Amino acid sequence: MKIDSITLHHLSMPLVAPFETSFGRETDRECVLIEIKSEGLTGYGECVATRDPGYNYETTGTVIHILKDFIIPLMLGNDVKDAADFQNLVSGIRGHYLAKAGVEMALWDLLGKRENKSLRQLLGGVREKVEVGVSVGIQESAHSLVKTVGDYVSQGYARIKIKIKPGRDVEDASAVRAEFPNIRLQVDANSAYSLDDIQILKPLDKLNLLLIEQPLFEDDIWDHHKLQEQFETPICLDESIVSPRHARYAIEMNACRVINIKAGRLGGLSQAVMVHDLCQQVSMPVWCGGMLETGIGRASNVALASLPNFILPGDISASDRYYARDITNERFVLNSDSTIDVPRGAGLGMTIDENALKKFSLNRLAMQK
Ligand code: OSB
Ligand code: MG
Repeated sequence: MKIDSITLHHLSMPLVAPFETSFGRETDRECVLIEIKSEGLTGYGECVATRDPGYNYETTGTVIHILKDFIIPLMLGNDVKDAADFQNLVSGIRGHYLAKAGVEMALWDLLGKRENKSLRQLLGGVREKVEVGVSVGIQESAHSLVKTVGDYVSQGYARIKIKIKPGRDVEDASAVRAEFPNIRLQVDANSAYSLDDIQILKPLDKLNLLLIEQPLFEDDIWDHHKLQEQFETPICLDESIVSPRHARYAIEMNACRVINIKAGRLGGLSQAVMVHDLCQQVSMPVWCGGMLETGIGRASNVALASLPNFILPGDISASDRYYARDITNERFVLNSDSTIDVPRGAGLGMTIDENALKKFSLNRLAMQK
């Protein structure tokens, strides 16, 4: 596909409610939308970097820098055949996976539009709807958390994830478990603990959780191995798995029993599929994580989650859980069986609401040869 022009849209979108994790609180979601024009077609991709380097070292600022100064100049005017060709092209740029993944998503959208195939078809997805849950941020108190969870349960979410941090862990999780004895429940610490905290975390092992997500430092796969040895509950890695190689390390070290797959963190959908396949070979279940995506990134997540080894429900909630107004004309809705339908249109299967895009735009950068 000949790359004619690339436009970066730096967006800030108000969330319906603030989202708080162990690393901070977001009230507006910044992201970078990538628009690529090729041979009369337009493809869109979403970079899931945030304003602050809390989840990951990348930010919307670093993403724009790396795209503008390094990635886009390699692409303009050139023929980029597919995702593998793109990964090869940017192999000299170390790291910056969130930046690369946004571009790869736009290429998949273009590829699908050119071949009139949905992303699900291109990736080899096997389901027409995917099981989903909701990720609930840290609330004012355990009491208000139970109320917020109750609201999501009545909306139909059959799997709940709660965010935890030191001082807001066992009590919060126990309160939710006491109120909902049978719900599928999991916790996510976003790297807030160290091995010294094992005794603090130990009571979580008695709460019948689906998994404990990323309790320890992101660069510490080995310590997760030591932690997993002492826990019955599966440990799930998110931040630690930044490439298919890291997935292999975690598998070989018995550092976890589940992996959260995010195409952004891994540098693209092609890498996400590799991690999926690797886990499938060793019968390790995976699920699709989320980064509060707009309709563009959400469409990509839903298609990815239709692959066969996405056995656990994804952090892919309905659009109204995040945004009163989205940048896509299509919105994702929750079905009564806690699933979301996989888009059927070509590529991502989404169209842009140009007025919304303008409304949420902080900045725009158009580049062509
Ligand atoms: O760790 O999974 C995470 C959101 C932003 C950054 C990191 C994470 C999250 C979530 C939200 O948990 C998942 C969603 O998009 O609903
Ligand atoms: Mg996580």
